[in-house]
Amino acid sequence: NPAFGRADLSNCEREQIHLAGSIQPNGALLLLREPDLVVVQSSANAGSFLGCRDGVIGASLADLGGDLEPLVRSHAHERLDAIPAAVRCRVDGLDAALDGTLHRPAGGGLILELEIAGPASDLSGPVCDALSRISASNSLDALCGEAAAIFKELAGYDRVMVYRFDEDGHGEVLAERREAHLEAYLGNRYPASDIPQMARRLYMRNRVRVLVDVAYAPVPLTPALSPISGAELDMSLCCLRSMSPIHIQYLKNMGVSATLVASLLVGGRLWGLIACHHYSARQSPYQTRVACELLAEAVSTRIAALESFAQSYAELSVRRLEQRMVEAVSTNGDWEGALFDDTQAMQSLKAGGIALLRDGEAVTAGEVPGTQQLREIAAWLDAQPRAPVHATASLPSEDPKFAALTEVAAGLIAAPISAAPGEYLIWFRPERVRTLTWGGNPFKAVEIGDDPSQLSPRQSFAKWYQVVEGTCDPWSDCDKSTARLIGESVADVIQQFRSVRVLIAK
Ligand code: BLA
Repeated sequence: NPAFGRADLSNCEREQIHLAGSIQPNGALLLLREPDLVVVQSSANAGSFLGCRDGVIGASLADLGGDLEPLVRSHAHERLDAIPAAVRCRVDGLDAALDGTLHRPAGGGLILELEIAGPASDLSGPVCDALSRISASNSLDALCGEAAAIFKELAGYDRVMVYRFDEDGHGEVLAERREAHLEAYLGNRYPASDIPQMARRLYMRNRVRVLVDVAYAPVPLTPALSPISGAELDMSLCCLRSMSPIHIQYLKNMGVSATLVASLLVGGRLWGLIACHHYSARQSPYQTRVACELLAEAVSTRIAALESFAQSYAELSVRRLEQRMVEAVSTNGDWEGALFDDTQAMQSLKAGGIALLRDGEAVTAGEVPGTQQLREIAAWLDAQPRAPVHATASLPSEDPKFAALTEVAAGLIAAPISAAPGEYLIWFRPERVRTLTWGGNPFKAVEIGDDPSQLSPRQSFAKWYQVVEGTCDPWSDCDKSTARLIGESVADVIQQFRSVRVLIAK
């Protein structure tokens, strides 16, 4: 894997961004040996930053004076490997109060990062207000809008975007608050390659990152390797970590000077980001970052709740449908009628048509392909790997022979209803030609100059429109689980119906 800062655009997916070996200059980093709390590695600016003429390497924390040493020692019994501790402290060499964060990196020792403390401000009022706005949001749109507004008020950046990742890792700006003179990015999409997998994994652990000034000169660590581990210092959780030069170039190309980005984690995966841009240098003090982390957590929790409400509602309607089918089995036997009678089964999946394929016959409702075509679709489904449901938003791209069907069946979701081949319940959605707005040409994430050193991340962020044909609206996770549940209900009902008939026959 390429070392930090050594990646080019052909291998930047694998850049070791946590081994940055340098920090941003708005603070100082100390690596402390335990248990004596002697500084064994530091950022090169640490001596001047802390007012120690002779440098800090070899000094013990107690030598720095103030209340630093006892404060750090009071946290030394904590794990600190995932959640850093905050130490607001003073040292003798410096007049200002310091905000310190303390954590244990993978290779051993304690990392202490020190910044000049932000102005003393009580954020509890705005944070409480924000929390109640978040929990009062009853739709994803409303929630994302609130989140953007809250971050704009609290962190004060020129632009705040709520950015969601789709299944393929591409991102879309769902909500935005910006200064009036800025161009809108709302609705823009950005390709997955703009944020490498390694970075995404890091952002699940380190939930808030700040870049103070794209024009900064990185301050190296000295010595370069941690004397404790003999290896490069793991800076995954460092708040001062230098950012990847490729990403810095990207932001410069975009005209952005400073950023604060918070992770949104839902159900254990990186659902999206709250990305704040500023068009001049901007520092966010520790207190603001902590508030942003807490609020991002609250937004994530609310997203999870809204998603599970949708899920429970869908489950409830499936249960009702099942009840009606079961009743029909015991009265007139026409459970298929119950399935197709009311439009629930179709509406719950926002489908244009639905087909039940069984015993070589097709019962349908709404707009569906013709009988022969349904047979071909069933044969194609039989050839797919067996799964609880099979969903595609683009049937023609799965097999070109279905290209003629896009008007009624650009996409489908199919649930097997028995172990026999050809037996499915299938929902169809018609084609919806969509124009996707990308924030720059997604097929040109990398621009190549005359020689490899002229590789650059995307230079143009001008809106780039892509017309997507032959697809339907994408199926959501909720759609898929609803289809699976209805499929299972139908399978059960078929079983019951069989046993009722056997009873009558006896
Ligand atoms: C990181 N790229 C990022 C981050 C974002 C983006 C949000 C996370 C930054 C952070 O958390 O602080 C992309 N930023 C965007 C997008 C918008 C935005 C899409 O504001 C839309 C408005 N970048 C490239 C290419 C590569 C690349 C081609 O464009 C190389 C494969 C790399 N992006 C890259 C790297 C990081 C990154 C290495 C990690 C930066 C770091 O944390 O050090």
